[in-house]
Amino acid sequence: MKKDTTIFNLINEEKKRQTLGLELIASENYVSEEVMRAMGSVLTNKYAEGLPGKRYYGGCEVVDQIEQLAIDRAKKLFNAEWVNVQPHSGAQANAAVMLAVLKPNSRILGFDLSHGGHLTHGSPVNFSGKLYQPSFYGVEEETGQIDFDKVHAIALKKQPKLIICGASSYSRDWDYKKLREIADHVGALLMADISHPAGLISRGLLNDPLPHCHIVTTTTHKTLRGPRGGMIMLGKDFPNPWKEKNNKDEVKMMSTILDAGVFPGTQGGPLEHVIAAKAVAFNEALDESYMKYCIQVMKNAKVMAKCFMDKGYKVISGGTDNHSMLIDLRSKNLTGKLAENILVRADITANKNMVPFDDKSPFITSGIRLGTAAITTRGIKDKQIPMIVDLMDKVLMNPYKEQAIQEVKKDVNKLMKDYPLFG
Ligand code: DSN
Repeated sequence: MKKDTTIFNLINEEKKRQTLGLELIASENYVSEEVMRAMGSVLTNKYAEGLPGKRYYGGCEVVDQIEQLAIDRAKKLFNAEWVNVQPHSGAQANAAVMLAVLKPNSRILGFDLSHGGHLTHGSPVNFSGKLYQPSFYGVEEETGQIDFDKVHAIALKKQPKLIICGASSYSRDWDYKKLREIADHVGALLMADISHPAGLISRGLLNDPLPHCHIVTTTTHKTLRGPRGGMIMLGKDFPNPWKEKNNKDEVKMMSTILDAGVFPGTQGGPLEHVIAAKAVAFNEALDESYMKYCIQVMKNAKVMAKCFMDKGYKVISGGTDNHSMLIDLRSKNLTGKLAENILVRADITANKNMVPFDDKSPFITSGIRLGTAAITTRGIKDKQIPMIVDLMDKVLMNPYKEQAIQEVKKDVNKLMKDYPLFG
């Protein structure tokens, strides 16, 4: 058969784009060559429905060992009691949890999508808003931060069965202890979706949800720097609020229903090639070099937020605790859509994003979301950040001047050549 040059030429084009560009999408990162090698391996040929040691197919002796290693490494990394590494994505992990612990039409309480939440936390266009009855909490207009007393009041009024915390675009840390008190007060389960800051949490740089939340889900490809995928974790032997009395083996009971929520509940065969890549990434994250990386990610983000504020941009909540920030562009007379377009023309990738209390649609938006996970992987340090913000500001302040945009593009390409994608 003829080689598929069309696809491989396109892959090379994408590699060039990633190599030469400045990647500031807060949910993206660059994986190592070993993570990619595991993903592109013969493991993609194997069916392995079930769990290690309990499969519905023969020939799983090797993938059993691989999946068990992924589980053990994830448990060590997050200090978790139990992990399922099979969810194909964060959305799949959340779907599996909800199928496992809720009945159709159950009430759920999540962080409002338009304030920084995620589709799978109850949005009406998503399964979570169609199959369950969602209500939402948001941020305060003044501070751009969540007021947990208000969350408590909403929970008391709405009486949800599941409270979801975690976000796609929230630059502040979460008070999981307080959220657990709220969940206990209303008899709800508490789930944290830590997809964005998972890597920073794993190294103890942000509050840890595992000692407080009944269930924790995450993606593996954002700050965690693994392959695209998801997982579900349990941290402690919590009593289930829906049961009369504490069952001694709560983790076993909960893990059994969560395993079933993944398979056969919402997925078929696990992607063992991706699970192997997750195992490789977890091993990398257990290394001291990853701790240094996480510290640098946060330092870079703090400096970036400050540089933007020094130039008169409004950063929601006045800064960041993690890897990301959300900039309200209204004071600069720009929309998120225009900002995204002109930055992309200068080989700077970021995404338009609604800001809290936005007066524009999700297709236009008033904001832009930025993150430092990917550029930090490339080796960029805080001392280069002011120059990067200068480049972005030059584009944003000259939205209709092609020459300025092309000058920045040249500078970006030159800069990124000093930070090779691999090694
Ligand atoms: N799409 C992801 C993000 O960009 O945050 C969340 O699913």
